[in-house]
Amino acid sequence: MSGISVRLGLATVVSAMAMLGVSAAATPAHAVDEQWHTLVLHDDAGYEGGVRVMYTVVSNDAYDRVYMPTSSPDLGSFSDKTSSLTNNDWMAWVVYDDKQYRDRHYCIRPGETVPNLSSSQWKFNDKISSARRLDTAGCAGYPAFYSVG
Ligand SMILES: [Ca+2]
Repeated sequence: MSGISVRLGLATVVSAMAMLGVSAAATPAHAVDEQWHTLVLHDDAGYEGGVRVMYTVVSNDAYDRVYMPTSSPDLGSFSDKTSSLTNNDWMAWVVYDDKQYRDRHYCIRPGETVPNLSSSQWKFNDKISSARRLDTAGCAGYPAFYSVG
């Protein structure tokens, strides 16, 4: 993980702030000042290759950025690429085969990780096209990658 850097241009930051209606001076409630406390998607198995981290930058005072875990109804250029993933968030996430949180899906709880989505139990390699953050740490009501207990 330590080898991964995240680069965001100013335009990205500004558009993210505008989208959320956040001014540069404001510190939004529930913002998480830790970029890795969210869902991390990798385009190769074993946490290798390109990375898509599920967050939005909600403020940036030039010294410190604030990152908020953020659902995405359309992963865009990262759609149909994910081969491994880790949930570093405090909440569960659901990943979907199709955009707009549709089609086949699996839930991943905080602290869980899937090293290879092509595994026969899921057959979900290069499928994920949207990802939604839940308001709970549990996966009640959703099929999960792993059973509990
Ligand atoms: Ca897909």
